[in-house]
Amino acid sequence: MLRNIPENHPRARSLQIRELLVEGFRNGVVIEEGLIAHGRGEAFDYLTGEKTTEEALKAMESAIALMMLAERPVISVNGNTACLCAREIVKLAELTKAKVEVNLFYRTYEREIVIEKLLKANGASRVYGVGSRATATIPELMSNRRQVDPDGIYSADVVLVPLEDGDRTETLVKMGKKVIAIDLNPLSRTSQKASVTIVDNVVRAMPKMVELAKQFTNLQKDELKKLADDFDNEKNLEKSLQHILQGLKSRD
Ligand code: PTJ
Repeated sequence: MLRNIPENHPRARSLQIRELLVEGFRNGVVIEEGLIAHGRGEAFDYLTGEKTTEEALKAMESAIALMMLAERPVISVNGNTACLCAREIVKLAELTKAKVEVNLFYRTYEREIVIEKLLKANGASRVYGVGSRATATIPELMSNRRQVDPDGIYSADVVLVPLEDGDRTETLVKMGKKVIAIDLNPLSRTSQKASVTIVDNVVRAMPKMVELAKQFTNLQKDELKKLADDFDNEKNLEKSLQHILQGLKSRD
């Protein structure tokens, strides 16, 4: 049961998101550690001004172009993302012809099933990576995330990984895949290792990416290629960091 947050509370949106996550935890979608991870994200969101920056938008454009150009794009879904953006995950998958795969750090079969149900309730026709379907192993990776679907993440050429831990991003890149991360912390290993990092809150980034995917369906292949190629992740991350620093300085 979601607690009632007064609409005129100065931090209403942030409190509503917390309530969603707490409910997701009670329903078995989110793990305890997911609540802690969200707290870290909130701190960076606060420092970024709780708005989508120009840099994040540029990264999203490149990311959507990459997904649309990909032959086997996959959206990797964990507990927090499923809880906060199930509908947008499914919509984005439809628009970019991506597969949706459940891939959990704190993996249990029960959570995989609950998340699969949530995605299906939001319109997903097929969910990859659940239970015995995750028969492939990502080499060199020690976490539970290493078990993946051979027809999903394992054979993907582009993988979108919202709220990720750094070692898998690094390994997927080593496997020759393009990795798109959504992470509010521009300094995290995930952010640093991904091919494209969107420094934004998933609750803002995912709906915006759906919007962009709708717009980009009219673009030609060479226009998409230009958007995908004209992007430098290192420079973009540096600008995201500068954005935080400038925001802090301007409070002097
Ligand atoms: O559902 P599971 O079992 O796969 O577990 C998911 C978590 C998130 C618990 C797991 O992947 C984890 O421990 O992640 P980390 O290593 O804590 O990293 C989470 C990253 O996501 C941090 O860099 C946070 O700043 C960032 N983050 C947290 N909330 C958001 C976010 N980034 C974007 N939007 C958010 N809402």
